[in-house]
Amino acid sequence: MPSALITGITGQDGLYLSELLLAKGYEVYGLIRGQNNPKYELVRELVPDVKLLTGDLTDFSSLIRALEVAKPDEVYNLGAISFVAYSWENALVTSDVTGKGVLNMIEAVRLYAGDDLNQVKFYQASSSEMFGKVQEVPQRESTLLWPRSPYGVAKVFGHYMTINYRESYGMHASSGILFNHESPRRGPEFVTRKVSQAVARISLGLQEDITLGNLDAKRDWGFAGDYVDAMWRMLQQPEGDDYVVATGETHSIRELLDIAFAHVGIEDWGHLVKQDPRFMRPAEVDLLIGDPTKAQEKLGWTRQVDFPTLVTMMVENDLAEQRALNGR
Ligand code: NAP
Ligand code: F7E
Repeated sequence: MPSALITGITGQDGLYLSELLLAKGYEVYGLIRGQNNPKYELVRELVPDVKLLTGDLTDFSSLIRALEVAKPDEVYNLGAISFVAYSWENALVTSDVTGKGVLNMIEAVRLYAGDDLNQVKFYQASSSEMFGKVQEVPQRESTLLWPRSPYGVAKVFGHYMTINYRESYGMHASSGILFNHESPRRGPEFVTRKVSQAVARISLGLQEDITLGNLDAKRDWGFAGDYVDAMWRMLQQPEGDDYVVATGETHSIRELLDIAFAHVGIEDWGHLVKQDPRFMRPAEVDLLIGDPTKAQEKLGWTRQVDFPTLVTMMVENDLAEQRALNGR
């Protein structure tokens, strides 16, 4: 039975990836931080077969200990401070976790693996946020990186460290440059879930309106369940490499609002959406669109869920959740 260690087990991707690996017969270990993590029960409930180990990406010795217990064939480094807006106000801790945390994890793997470095395959969760002020449209593996946020800068560090360990030590280390991916498990601070929750609540009479930032920003949004499959495929290749994972389509926040409101029968949403500079960013990433050709050709990966299906899936989930919470 192959074994995998996942950091970021309590996050959106950690949960989908554990389900995928458990279904494939893996023994799955998840790293969970903090002395009383509020998401502990959620993980226990959704993926009870995952074995939880305590540890933190900023605590090197905890990573070594986790590797010694899990004895993994594959390590998926998904742990990060992942909210871009937060990273401006918390740039140092973002650099420590999202940037230096990658070095801690990959160095721990190198020391743990000893002479047989290829016995442990490593996946790094890199991000389209690294493209920032895009130098090419669509963005591909070779596109020049120009990050626009402390989060993006930290991810660039982790990306190049992963490449460096592959080139320096011959490790099977892969960097997945994933574009935005969403789901009903997305944190409510991210714009898709903020919209799906608000639209559900407005249609049920529980909320009057929603306040957002830049409605003209564009993202290449896919479904998280599809994207964790690409992570697994990367680690089944004979060698580590870098791959863009994206849909190849881009949509604005306005289009997101169109689809979400239309699903609850509201065609004209102008009076329901307010804007506040609080939700604007010091430097915006205006247009993200990825070219997933390499992932399609080398990994045989394709996305299954399109944008309208994704948005309606999220609104449906929030309608059910809000009805249950509010007895409607
Ligand atoms: P998420 O839901 O925000 O989950 C982040 C995870 O990181 C949580 O489990 C969190 O644990 C953990 N974490 C935070 N600080 C940590 C620390 N110091 N030590 C160990 N773990 C820590 O993120 P996601 O959407 O699942 O994304 C997974 C990864 O992919 C992240 O690295 C993210 O940056 C990257 N990524 C995401 C997207 C996307 O669109 N979703 C796109 C590209 C790349 P707690 O619950 O304890 O906070
Ligand atoms: O913002 C705009 C905002 O916070 C998307 C993370 O998973 O994907 C994610 O980062 C866009 C931005 O995601 C609001 O300005 C407008 O242009 O949902 P988001 P993100 O910043 O793209 C990348 C690939 C990652 O790697 C990250 O970890 O939406 N926007 N109004 C807003 N965004 C938020 N959050 N809230 C608003 O009110």
